[in-house]
Amino acid sequence: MTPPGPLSWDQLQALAPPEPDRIRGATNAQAQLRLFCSSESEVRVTLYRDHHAWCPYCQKVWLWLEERQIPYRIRKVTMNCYGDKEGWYRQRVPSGMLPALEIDGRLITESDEILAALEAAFGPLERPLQDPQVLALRQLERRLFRAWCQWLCCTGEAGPASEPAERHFEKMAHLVEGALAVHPGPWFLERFSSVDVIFTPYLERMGASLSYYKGYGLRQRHPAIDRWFTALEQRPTYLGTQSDFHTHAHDLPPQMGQCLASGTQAQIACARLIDQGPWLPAADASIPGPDDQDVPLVPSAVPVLETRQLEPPGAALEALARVLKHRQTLLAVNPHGGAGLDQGLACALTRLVSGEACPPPAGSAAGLRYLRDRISVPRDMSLHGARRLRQALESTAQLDPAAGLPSGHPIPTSHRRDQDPRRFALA
Ligand SMILES: N[C@@H](CCC(=O)N[C@@H](CS)C(=O)NCC(=O)O)C(=O)O
Repeated sequence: MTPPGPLSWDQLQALAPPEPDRIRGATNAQAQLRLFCSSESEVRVTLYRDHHAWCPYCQKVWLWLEERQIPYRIRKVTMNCYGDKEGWYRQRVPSGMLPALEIDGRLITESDEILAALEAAFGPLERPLQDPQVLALRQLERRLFRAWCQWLCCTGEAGPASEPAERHFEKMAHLVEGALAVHPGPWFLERFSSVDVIFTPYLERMGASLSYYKGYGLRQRHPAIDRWFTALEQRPTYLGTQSDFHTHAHDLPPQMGQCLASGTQAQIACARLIDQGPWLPAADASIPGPDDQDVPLVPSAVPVLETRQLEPPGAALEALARVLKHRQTLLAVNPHGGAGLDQGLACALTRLVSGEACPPPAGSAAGLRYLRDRISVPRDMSLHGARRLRQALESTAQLDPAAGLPSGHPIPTSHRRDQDPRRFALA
């Protein structure tokens, strides 16, 4: 029997959900204006942040604004490693550094200064940034950050007593656990506060990068940090800003200079899972119903734990809508765009929404895998949408008779100009 062909573009379009309310709905990376319950005339703040929704210092300010529900505009700027910086931004901020924030016409750079200005204008998030307990926790965050950089990026010894870098990081992570143990709840203070916001970007990047480059499970090794992440994953504000292991693993090296893989068996297994999947429990033979959603993503022995959040309904359809929105640009920027890729993509999307295997045209696997490796979270879609899409692209690529051929376009490590946002922004 001949396998079924792909759904038509019209049929796929008919399945795609409408664009969600970016302005008043849940936190999301695509919004250019956030109003919550206010009107546009009340907006006093503009946040300048990166197109990729990747910059950790931007995430800190972004999350703070979302938590406090301050109405704001967003203007997106290109980070150097993805493409050329916009001239209008350089005129405003000659260094080109992100984030920047305009409040009542006053421009502020440096994320800590920005949070201080926001706090002065709108009041603290639970506790003032200058509170002695908050200050001590902010210092602890920087100590953990330095220990992580040392282990991830530098050879040799770290820490004041020249402890091996891993041991020094462990010590700092235990101090963080001690700080989390002070209060009975999951947070650093009695309730969610600016301290949690400040820890979020780098704990997220640490979890991803240490799993990929060191085979080290931050959440598995540090239960209080796991509990903190699990509570964070119940906040829609965080979920809108949350990235995933694949995005961080490949966006960190150009930012950090280098990330050193340890080469242990555990590390190689983690990196393979993050890069090659499976990203879903039992491949994607069918779209899971509520009963089979809580199967672990990967065998528990491998320290890849990106989330404990169960897949919310609609992840596959979210991915479908995002691909359809940018279909023409995605095909145009794909270096393998010629080889029946449009139909190959229709096959992958058919698999995404129906679970049906749909063999793509011969030679399209390279283009499908090129796209698979360039889904960026949360810029393009949620973590769960990305898992569904990566799995559908890969399962479809495997049905191409030429699937085994190397793609010839590995993800670059010294820059990410393969992710230049310009054409997507224009589209
Ligand atoms: N100390 C600054 C650091 C900001 C920073 O390092 N920003 C990076 C992005 S993560 C940046 O804008 N780099 C220039 C670029 O990538 O274009 C802050 O806290 O705001």
